[in-house]
Order: sequence, then structure tokens, then C-alpha cells
Amino acid sequence: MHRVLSGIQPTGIPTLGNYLGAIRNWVALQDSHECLYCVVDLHAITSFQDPAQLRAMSLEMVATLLACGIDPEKSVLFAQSAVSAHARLAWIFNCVARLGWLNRMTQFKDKAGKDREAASAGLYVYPNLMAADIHTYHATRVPVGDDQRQHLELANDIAEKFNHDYGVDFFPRIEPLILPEAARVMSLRDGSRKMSKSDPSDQSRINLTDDAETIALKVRRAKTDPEKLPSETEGLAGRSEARNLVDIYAALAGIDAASVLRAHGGRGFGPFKEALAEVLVTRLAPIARETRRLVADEGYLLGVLRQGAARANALAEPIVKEAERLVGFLS
Ligand code: AQP
Repeated sequence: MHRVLSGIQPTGIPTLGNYLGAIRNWVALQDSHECLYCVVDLHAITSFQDPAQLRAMSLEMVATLLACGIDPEKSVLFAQSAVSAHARLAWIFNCVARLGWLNRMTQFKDKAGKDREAASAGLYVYPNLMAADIHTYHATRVPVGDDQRQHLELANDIAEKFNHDYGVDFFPRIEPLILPEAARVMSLRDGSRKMSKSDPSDQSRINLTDDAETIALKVRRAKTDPEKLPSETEGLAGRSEARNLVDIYAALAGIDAASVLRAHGGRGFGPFKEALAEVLVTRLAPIARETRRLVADEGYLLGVLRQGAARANALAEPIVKEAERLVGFLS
């Protein structure tokens, strides 16, 4: 059975992008794989986080994951900072990865923006920590959105170089598990940018805790173009905003884009947006309700995290100890 690992940053309320690109896939994998899911707070502080806010967002993230269907009995659900093996292996990987490799990472360029000199060193080595998250458990399958594909290739390059440098076959190859539909959900305000929980504009995203009215309003205001919806997928070429809404509908309804256009093509965006809002509300309202219930029970959430950290530590410790021994550390 393949071991699965994935993580999510507690940097805001998870979005529809996180859900369609990653979380729903996490839920589906629980029955067929050994799954570890972590709230990656070490990654979160690569951009400054207010401490009280980070704590609250971490708990809300755990509540949301549980509300989406992560079962803490089946999966190991934990906070990254509670397992020191991640940071120890990340340091070793900082010394294995080459600067030239990191310089090619597009996420760093996107997140650092124009003022690259002011970005944290942590943001720069973020992909090395992500590689450590996975290799700490010898996980071989990683369910993520398409935006993380480049980081997974880097994680394989790091493992290969470690194995080569130390003359071992210790870290296995990993494969991404990316769902084709809605693998990359785009911003509602700009079809060329991905939907992101830390985007300054709340109108750019659907949060998993948005109520029905907010969802309807955001969808109504979503940027589109003056043309009608096409009846065939070829007609979506060069129309990133229209494609995004169609892809979202398709992913939520469990059908392909062609079927969406057969039902809604040839008409303006108005009626389609109404139908889309309805599908969104049907799917997200139960998640929002359950998240609210769980957030009120902090004791339960902390208990889930404690139990998850104990299980994660037991799996990680022997693997990272062995990596440290291979490197030549005395400890
Ligand atoms: N727009 C997206 N479409 C598809 N998948 C997405 N993911 C994120 N945005 C989209 C997937 O969600 C998982 C968790 O992401 P993350 O929290 O680790 O960091 P991120 O990729 O940087 O996501 P955000 O929402 O954009 O966070 P912030 O704003 O904090 O940077 C990943 O598997 C990712 O692929």
C-alpha cells in the first residue's frame, strides 16, 4: 500500500481551490492508502503571521479538514511543527539542493513579487521543506493541485542527489496525484491568477465557510467576458474566466466540461452563474456548518492533533534518524 502525504498552510480559510485541487482528493484516498495530512505551520511563517492568528487559523484548518471528511482514525492528522523530524531533514535537504534548482521555482517568483530582496530566506527554501515533509515518511504519493507539480519534481531531484551523494537507495521516488478537473482553480477576479486563500481580495475566492448569500454574490460578480457561453469546449480557448467557471461547475457536479456546455452553452452568463451558485451552496453549506460546530470545541481539536502528532512522530523518527546516520551525524 502506498503511503500518502500532503499538507496545507494555515494562512487563511481554505478556498474552493484548496478543496477541488487537494482536500477532496485527500478524503477519497483514505480508504485505499495509508494517509498522513499535516497543517504546515512551518511553511506558513515563511511570510509573517500574527501569532494569535496563526494559532486560530491552525485550529480552524483542522476543523475544516475534519468537516470535509478527513477521518482522524483512518488518517494521521497533525501539525507540522509538532514533528521535529521535518525541520531536521529540511536542513539536510538545504545542503543537498542546489541554488540553481531553487532559482527556477515559479512559486517563489510569484510570492516574492517585485521586491525579491525583502522575501524571507524561508520562502526561498520552502520547496526543500516540502521535500522533507514527504521524504520524512518515505511517502510515495502526494495529492496536490497542479500548482505544486514543480515542487514535487524538485523533491525527486533532491532524493536522487541524496541517494547518489551518500551511495544509498534510501529515499524513494514520489508521484503526484493530481485530479485533472479543476486541478488549478483560478481567481474569480483574474483568470490568469490562481485562487488563493491569502489573496488580499476576498472577492477573488470562495471560502469553504462562506454562506449561501456570499457565495451567490461572489459568483454573480465573478469576472467574465461579453460573449455567450460556447456550446463546445473549443469555444473556451483564450477565455480563461469562462473556462474557470465551467471547470468549477464540472468538478463540483462530477461531469466533464463538454457536458456542462451542452446544458448551458449558447446562453449568457446570468443563468449559468445562478446554476453554479446553487451547486456551490449545495456542496459547501454542510462543510461550513460542521466547521462552525467543530471550531467551538477546541479541546477536541487539540486532542486530534495530539494523537496525530504521536502517530506521525513514531513513523518519522526512525527514518530521519537513519538519514542523519547516513550523513555522518553522531547523534
Ligand atoms: N487555486 C488552486 N487550485 C487548485 N489547487 C490549489 N491548491 C492551492 N490553491 C489551489 C492546493 O491546495 C493545497 C494546499 O495549498 P497550501 O495551503 O499548501 O498552499 P498554496 O498552494 O500556496 O495555497 P494558497 O491557497 O494559495 O495559500 P496561500 O495563499 O497561503 O499561498 C496544495 O496541494 C495546493 O496544490
